[in-house]
Amino acid sequence: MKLALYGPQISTFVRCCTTVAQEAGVSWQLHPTGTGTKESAAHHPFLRTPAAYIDDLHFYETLAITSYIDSQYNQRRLQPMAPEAGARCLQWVNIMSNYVFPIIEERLVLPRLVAPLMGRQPDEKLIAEALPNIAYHMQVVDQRLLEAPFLAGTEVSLADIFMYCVIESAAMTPEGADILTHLPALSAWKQVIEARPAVQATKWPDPSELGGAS
Ligand SMILES: N[C@@H](CCC(=O)N[C@@H](CS)C(=O)NCC(=O)O)C(=O)O
Repeated sequence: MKLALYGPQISTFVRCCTTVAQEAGVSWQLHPTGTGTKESAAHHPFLRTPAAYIDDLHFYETLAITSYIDSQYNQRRLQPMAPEAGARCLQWVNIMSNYVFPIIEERLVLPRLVAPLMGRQPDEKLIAEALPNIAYHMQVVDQRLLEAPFLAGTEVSLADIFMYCVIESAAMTPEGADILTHLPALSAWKQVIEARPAVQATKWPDPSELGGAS
């Protein structure tokens, strides 16, 4: 079984997909595709990435891609069956997708890490103004991890994979790394998730060797 993924080589949501594929033992091939391009429109009608082809099926939207892989090839190990844990998993996936990812991506990772790769100066004002709010978002996740070892409760779930991918991208910036040093529960959880072989296998290539990201 092979998974064909379309998206940028450095992409938080692509990494969610590749990590879940690794967890499930599904091999994958990434076809590097920019976002918002004609090529991405061929795979995703809203011009987002990633998109995936597996089992003669075509999916877009990261939760759909990852839940299919986990359900079909990983005995739903990353989707808790218990009603509360299942709901918590979806709650934290949505929090990552709708709140944590947009602010970290647009106001920290893109200006700090990606703009220089494109030959542009980082927008320091944009970053500085967003930092208190970014810290707040990360604190909310930290608070949850003071209540439970994983976002859905007692077991690792899709929510941890999604959240790890964005927290790791923040940690690659000096500002994100600094915020993390003040959040012990989030830092400890990050180390636990990072130790998983699937997470190790999907580390981003060094951004300086690439020159395109999202
Ligand atoms: N809801 C989408 C979000 C995907 C997403 O935002 N992807 C980013 C790249 S990591 C993107 O397409 N950005 C381009 C844009 O926002 O126009 C999903 O879960 O897959």
